[in-house]
Amino acid sequence: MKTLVNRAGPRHVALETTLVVHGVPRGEGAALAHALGDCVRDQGVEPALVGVVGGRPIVGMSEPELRTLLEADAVVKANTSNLGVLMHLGQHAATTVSATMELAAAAGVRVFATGGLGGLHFGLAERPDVSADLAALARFPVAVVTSGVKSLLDVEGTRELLESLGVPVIGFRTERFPAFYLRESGARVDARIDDVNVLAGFVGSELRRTGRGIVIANPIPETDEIERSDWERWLAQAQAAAHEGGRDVTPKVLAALHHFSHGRTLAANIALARSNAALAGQVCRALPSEPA
Ligand code: PSU
Ligand code: MN
Repeated sequence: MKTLVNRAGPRHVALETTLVVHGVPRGEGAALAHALGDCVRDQGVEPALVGVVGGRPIVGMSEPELRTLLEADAVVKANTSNLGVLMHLGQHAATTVSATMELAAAAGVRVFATGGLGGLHFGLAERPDVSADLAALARFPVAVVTSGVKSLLDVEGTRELLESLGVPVIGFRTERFPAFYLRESGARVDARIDDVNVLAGFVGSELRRTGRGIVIANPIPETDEIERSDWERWLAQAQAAAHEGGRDVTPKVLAALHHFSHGRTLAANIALARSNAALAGQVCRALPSEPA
């Protein structure tokens, strides 16, 4: 079993590789990883990209390691269930929120920026499909800055599950749980905090108090938000097109969304990820240092 390569610590912000490897079109992953890293650095702290290269879990991937993942033919998506076996078998893996949290926590990283969380899919009665991200948030002591959950999923149901799992959900300058491309869903947050220093103080004490995770819900910037009517139209078009495509619907729906929106959903996705990286950098910089 390969052991963790840790090039990070409390002054680093974790970034996940599923977003850069599978979340944007092939060829755009490197630019996104660099842009997110710059957003973190602009706040005076360092980024740490998390992934698995040849079975080796890394917190703080180098440029060649990132290139290896971006150029590989098959990079499996790792969550907490398959992370260990992929490591054991020496494979490459892109880490989702859950696997990134697990590795970040082991590395002593306390803040993590991503785009959207996984969540609860519709159709629970026929086949329950609940992302491992939700249980990971109840388990690993990392604060995750996210723009909520894409409304391909059941956003309000996902919010309910976070509460069932006892995960604190803090709205940064909002009372509403955000829905990724949309600033608001029908669900509320546990508390609204407007001041980064107050937020960082809470994150520091809550991580120490509970040893579990925190959601920091940061809505997409207003200038990048998508009109609800546009979103609903593009989603209907994308779902119709992807349905004909058959299996593995979600990535197909996302690709079709970028197509029908003429790139507007992709641009929005990148804008919100950058905004989350910047906020994570601010929170990390303002975190009280760990007691000795
Ligand atoms: N939501 C997005 N973009 C993403 C993801 C979610 O809008 O790229 C990725 C994240 O890595 C998240 C994962 O942790 O998908 C959830 O996957 P699953 O539903 O298989 O748990
Ligand atoms: Mn799933």
